[in-house]
Amino acid sequence: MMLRADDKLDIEAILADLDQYRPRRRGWLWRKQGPRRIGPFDYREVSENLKQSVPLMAAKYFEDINPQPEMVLTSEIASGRFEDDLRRMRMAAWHGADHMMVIRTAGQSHIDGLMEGTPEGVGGVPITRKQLRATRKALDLIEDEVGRPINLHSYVSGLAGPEIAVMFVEEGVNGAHQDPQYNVLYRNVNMVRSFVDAAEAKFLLAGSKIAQIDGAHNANATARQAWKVMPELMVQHAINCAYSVACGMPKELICLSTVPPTAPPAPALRLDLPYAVALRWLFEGYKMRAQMNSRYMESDTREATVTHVLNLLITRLTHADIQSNITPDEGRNVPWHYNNIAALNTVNQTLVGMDGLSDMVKLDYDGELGTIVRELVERAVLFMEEIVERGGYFSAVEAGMFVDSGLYPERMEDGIVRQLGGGVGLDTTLPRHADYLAPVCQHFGNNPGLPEGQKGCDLIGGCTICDSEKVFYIDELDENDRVECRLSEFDEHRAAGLLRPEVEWYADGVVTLNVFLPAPAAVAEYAGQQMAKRLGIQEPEVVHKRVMHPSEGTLLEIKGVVNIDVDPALLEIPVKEDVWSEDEIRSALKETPMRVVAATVGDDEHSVGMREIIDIKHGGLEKFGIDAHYLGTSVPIDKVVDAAIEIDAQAVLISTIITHADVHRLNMQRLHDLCVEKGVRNRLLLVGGGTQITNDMAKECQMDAGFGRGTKGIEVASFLVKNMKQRERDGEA
Ligand code: Z97
Repeated sequence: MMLRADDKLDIEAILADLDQYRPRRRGWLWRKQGPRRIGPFDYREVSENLKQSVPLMAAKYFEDINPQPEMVLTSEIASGRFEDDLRRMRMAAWHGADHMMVIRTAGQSHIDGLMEGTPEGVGGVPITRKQLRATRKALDLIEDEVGRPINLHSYVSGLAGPEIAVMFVEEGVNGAHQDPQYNVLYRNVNMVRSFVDAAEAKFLLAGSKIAQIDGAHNANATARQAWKVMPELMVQHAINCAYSVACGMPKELICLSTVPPTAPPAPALRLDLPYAVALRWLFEGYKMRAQMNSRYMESDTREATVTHVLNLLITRLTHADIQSNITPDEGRNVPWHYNNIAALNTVNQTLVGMDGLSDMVKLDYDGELGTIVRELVERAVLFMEEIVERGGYFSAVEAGMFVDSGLYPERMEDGIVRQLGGGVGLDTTLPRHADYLAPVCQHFGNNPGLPEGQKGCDLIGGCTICDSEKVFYIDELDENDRVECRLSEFDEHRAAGLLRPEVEWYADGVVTLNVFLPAPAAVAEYAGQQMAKRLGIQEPEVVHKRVMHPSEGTLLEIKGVVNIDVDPALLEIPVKEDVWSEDEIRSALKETPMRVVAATVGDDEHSVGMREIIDIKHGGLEKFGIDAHYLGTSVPIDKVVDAAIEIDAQAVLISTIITHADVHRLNMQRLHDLCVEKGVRNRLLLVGGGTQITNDMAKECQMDAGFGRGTKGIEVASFLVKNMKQRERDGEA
């Protein structure tokens, strides 16, 4: 199977024969260093170009280049339906993501066993083999399409952590969150159980070179005042790093999950930058996974984007190996397709825009920055010392040392408290028996019953990790709540090729409406909802409101559902005139320069429209190198023709805005007639313009083309140059 840019992803084909699918590789892949010369520029911090992609909008001014930052870029994609996520992943890959993070909408870790076939709908997407397989299979195709390996990522947490880790290895998952402190603090898993499970899970991840991300950022997201938790964040990183290394994980697979803790209106950079520097200093040799701040994200996507950009400035100044991106709409809903893309565009634009910045701007470690960095590290070391004094990590958690809102050593006594003798899975860990034997090849610690020199799974002729044929594939168990049923609901819709709006799931019908109302927020919200209803939008809900002034007005973004289908086959889509690019026009004009005369004709004093088409400022004909002679307003037609003959122009542009008594038609017809009379019609292109002019109308009046309201200079330039070239060719023939 191969993907073609013109075809949609065939979800049914992805789902077919999933039991036969085997992942093509295991482990994490980093980006490869790319060429330094891309289009007209030299870059310093870029990776290989993509084979196919959608560049930034402004790329059209720069030879359509799409430079890719040097680091791996994440997109968090989990709408709740994996079949819909696959299409979103494809879009994300075309916008530069090579790390697809599947975070469920409800905690997998609340489910105490491995889910092989649990359906969607109960509360998010649980990690099932089917979901992973379909996703990895689709990503194989997508990575071939864009020409860059894509890492699939999910989460190893809860009581089923080690089993999930085994499944991740079997299914070719490339990255995973794993941190025993996460289970303890946020899922109340018993501390001993969480650390025992983590040892097994980490050993498995390391064995297949799966990159690991820790969970320190969760303290940032949970803390009441996130900037005060910085010393603790470093302690959490340290505990997970040291534990991972002890479990056999090499440093280059251990990624610290770092988030700039604050956001404006806090003086964010003064707080966040020293923290970022301190981390990179303290944890040299480990990988940095920088994430955008979501702690202070509200419903304003613009505000979230600015915070994201500030976060990226820190990434550029301090370095990251993975740049993780949530979405600017995370603060208002489960992210929508196009907001994943918006976040990726923000990252690419910002990182590429700051390419090589550190070669010009240096951090001043001798000043305030160095002082704060040292102070943060000192606080973290003191924190660690107190843990040791208290008798270790378990006692520290029992004493509520974590996620306390004080800036350590200050304490607010509001930390999360867990008991060694409590939590989910209490008393489920036992000492390993003397003749215990695990018939697997990857198992943490010793395997006491094993004969010398043998792998555990030699005894059974290989385990699921070394022999993929032994993996048992289980389909979804629920008869009704399963992907095939969800897809079949829209079978006819899909087959008929109908189009319905979508933001999350196929044909969910969701649209947004932007409305400004000159009213206070409380009134505007209800008025806006009523307007949306009257427009036929169902279930209207205000997802964002921003006060412009307490009484003068409020901006609303309203979401709602419109179950409207359009059949594209029945649309009458006008054939678009092919407009040449600036470069094409310029190079054609270099070969054959062009002169035109232009005027507003008759008794018409309107000049602005024609000037806009001619002048360089707004991209008029001059911009491309066309020599335009503007004769002014109220110019008689014969004057225009005389001028064209005198300067040996190749085209005449006339504009008429006034249309009473059909004067616009008469002027165009008269221009043609006069040119015929004077024997110059064949060598002049005649173009009519004005708010009421259409191409058809101009042609009826024997002109070569007509341009109406909204015409841009480049459209006229493209027409002129194309036709001039055609005439040249006709002349030669
Ligand atoms: C991120 N935006 O990218 P469950 N283990 C660890 C975690 O941090 C998490 C889970 C498991 C964030 C993603 C926060 N992290 C969200 C170390 C979640 C998830 O699905 O809730 O059982 O576990 O890091």
